[in-house]
Amino acid sequence: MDLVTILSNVLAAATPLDQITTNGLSTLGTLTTPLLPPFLTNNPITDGFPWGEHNCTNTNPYTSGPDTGVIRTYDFTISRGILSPDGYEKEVILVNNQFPGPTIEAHWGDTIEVTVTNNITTDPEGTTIHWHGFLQQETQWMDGAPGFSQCPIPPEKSFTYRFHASLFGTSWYHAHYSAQYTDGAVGAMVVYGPSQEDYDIDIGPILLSDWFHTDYYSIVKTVMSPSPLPPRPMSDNNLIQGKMSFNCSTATDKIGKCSEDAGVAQFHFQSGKRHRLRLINTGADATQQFSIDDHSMTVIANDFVPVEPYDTNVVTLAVGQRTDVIVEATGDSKGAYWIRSNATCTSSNQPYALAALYYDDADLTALPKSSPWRYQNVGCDNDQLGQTVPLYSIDLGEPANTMVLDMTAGKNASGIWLWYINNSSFRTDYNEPILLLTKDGKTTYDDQPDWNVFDMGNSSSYRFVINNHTPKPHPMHLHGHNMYILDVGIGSWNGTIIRPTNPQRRDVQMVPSNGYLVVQADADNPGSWALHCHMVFHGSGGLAVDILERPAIIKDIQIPEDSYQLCKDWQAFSATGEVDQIDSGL
Ligand SMILES: *[C@@H]1O[C@H](CO)[C@@H](O)[C@H](O)[C@H]1NC(C)=O
Ligand SMILES: *[C@@H]1O[C@H](CO)[C@@H](O)[C@H](O)[C@H]1NC(C)=O
Ligand SMILES: *[C@@H]1O[C@H](CO)[C@@H](O)[C@H](O)[C@H]1NC(C)=O
Ligand SMILES: *[C@@H]1O[C@H](CO)[C@@H](O)[C@H](O)[C@H]1NC(C)=O
Ligand SMILES: *[C@@H]1O[C@H](CO)[C@@H](O)[C@H](O)[C@H]1NC(C)=O
Ligand SMILES: *[C@@H]1O[C@H](CO)[C@@H](O)[C@H](O)[C@H]1NC(C)=O
Ligand SMILES: *[C@@H]1O[C@H](CO)[C@@H](O)[C@H](O)[C@H]1NC(C)=O
Ligand SMILES: *[C@@H]1O[C@H](CO)[C@@H](O)[C@H](O)[C@H]1NC(C)=O
Ligand SMILES: *[C@@H]1O[C@H](CO)[C@@H](O)[C@H](O)[C@H]1NC(C)=O
Ligand SMILES: [Cu+2]
Repeated sequence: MDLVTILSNVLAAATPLDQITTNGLSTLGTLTTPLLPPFLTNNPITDGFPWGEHNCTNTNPYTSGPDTGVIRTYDFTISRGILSPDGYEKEVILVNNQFPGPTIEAHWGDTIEVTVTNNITTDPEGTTIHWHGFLQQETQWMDGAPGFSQCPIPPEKSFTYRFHASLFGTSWYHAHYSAQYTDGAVGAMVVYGPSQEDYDIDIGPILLSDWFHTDYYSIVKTVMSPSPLPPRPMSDNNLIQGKMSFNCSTATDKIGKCSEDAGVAQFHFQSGKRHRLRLINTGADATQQFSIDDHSMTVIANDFVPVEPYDTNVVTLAVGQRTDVIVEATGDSKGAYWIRSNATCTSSNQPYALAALYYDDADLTALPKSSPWRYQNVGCDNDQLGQTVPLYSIDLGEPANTMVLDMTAGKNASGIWLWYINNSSFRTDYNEPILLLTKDGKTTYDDQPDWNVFDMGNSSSYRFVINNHTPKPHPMHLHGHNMYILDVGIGSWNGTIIRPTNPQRRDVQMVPSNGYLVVQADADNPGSWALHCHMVFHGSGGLAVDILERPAIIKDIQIPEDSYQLCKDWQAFSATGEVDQIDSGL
């Protein structure tokens, strides 16, 4: 299919869909999006660097980051709505009627406070928001994972999340209630901090996501129904900044209204300047391969971890991962180039996302004519661990505890395909967050095998050897930590550790199909932390465990009354019989 032909048709159309129709109240992906900075209009400190002398190499952010004392306040309302991000009308679930949701901005060391109100009142359902990659040290109940650290927020109720921005860089938030975020409840988070590389212009977050025209609940229902073969939900399109056009005659489902005039996201480069792009895979299932025609990129951070800069023409991001790059505008001042993101490692009706990049003097009414970098198939793997060297070096200690996790897939006795870790498929109980239960004295979870609780006891660190016996790669995400990534590969681990004096750290790492991933974490954060596959329908099918870290210390932490009140509210709501948990709950 010739995308450029479709897009030419869009341009020829007299009235492309307006931004409200495609993206609601979001201005992302338009040339009027404000650049970052100037930013933080509510910032009392308008010049200088509030993080002071702290930089990428002199501060261990896990133990000694700054505290500015500044609070960044946001109000989020989660509501149903109707949008046509790619021209195909869909029922969505949005934050503040924006897709993507509002960008949260803070400085390194600030406190972020977000009051989330659940306005999903028609076909009511719960919600929670997870602040991906934030450590939640000393605020373990603010992580947003239902059944782990909180009860869901019922319709018409609010919950205020308040947590420290102890790491800096680029991340995102998303609903963590079943696969709800697939319907649009996602947004970027930018924590300004020091940079090892200078740049002139912060283009800000660039959200990459596969896109389904069917609502999430219907997809989960299909995934969780008996079927002879493993279900493979097929995305309909691939989006950059929540935008892409669509060839309506290829729609697999003809129910919705469809227009071919949605258009693509637009970006602006200044000739000769260095631009920072904050790439985020906010999708459900697909790995993204991001590139810019005729431009190479310098990687400066993976997830929240600044790395020794390296150059590449393509960045691979599994679901949940972020990569910050610097791109020098070496093109012609009249130039226009395609930005591309290819969805891979999953099934997609239309995996090729495009956005238009215009230089200062480019003709904004014409589409780029540039050609892609030529790639066969870059595959699903993240960059070689030998290449990704954290700037702040940390020596890997010996683990206090090593555990083998066997990952498999299979049909249960009802004919439903589930994912298993050590023969156990995860399922949460929204009413019983394990953090609160542990705080209140529960000491064993042997009576709840579906909760997949891995009690780490008093271990000061732990290592997981994850053996993937499935023919699918899985982006594994650990809450509450940056994992040390020791080794990754095909087959089984032979004991090699890549750069033990300073292994790569990040919060999501891909385990290859029929391969292994070895990770380690310091048990410096007592809590109930999800370790799960971030492909959202694998999560639905139970590919998750609960890492219960330092339960003896959890007993002594003070959990605010709000968390208990939320559970009372949720219990009252669930007593009405309206909670229909058809999947693991994650
Ligand atoms: C849209 O898809 C149809 C069916 O595959 C195809 O015949 C048509 O050429 C496509 N339109 C464009 C503009 O590519
Ligand atoms: C960080 O600060 C230290 C002084 O504390 C300085 O020696 C070092 O060069 C700085 N590093 C960077 C990357 O700016
Ligand atoms: C709550 O949701 C309804 C749609 O169900 C919408 O009309 C209303 O504007 C939403 N309220 C807010 C504050 O966003
Ligand atoms: C993305 O897909 C296009 C085909 O549309 C291809 O030409 C290009 O090489 C691909 N890029 C990467 C990085 O795989
Ligand atoms: C998982 O199973 C393996 C055996 O395949 C065993 O070595 C390991 O200890 C088990 N892990 C846990 C956490 O029970
Ligand atoms: C199979 O899994 C589904 C989804 O978790 C569950 O509802 C069903 O009870 C399971 N079947 C059996 C026989 O355990
Ligand atoms: C999982 O179950 C299979 C078959 O019952 C058994 O062979 C295997 O040892 C079990 N694995 C673990 C890790 O318990
Ligand atoms: C963990 O440490 C606590 C003291 O903090 C002690 O009471 C408890 O017995 C220890 N647990 C284990 C399993 O060693
Ligand atoms: C272990 O595996 C690595 C690849 O991860 C390989 O380079 C190395 O040669 C292997 N070592 C041994 C002793 O087999
Ligand atoms: Cu997975």
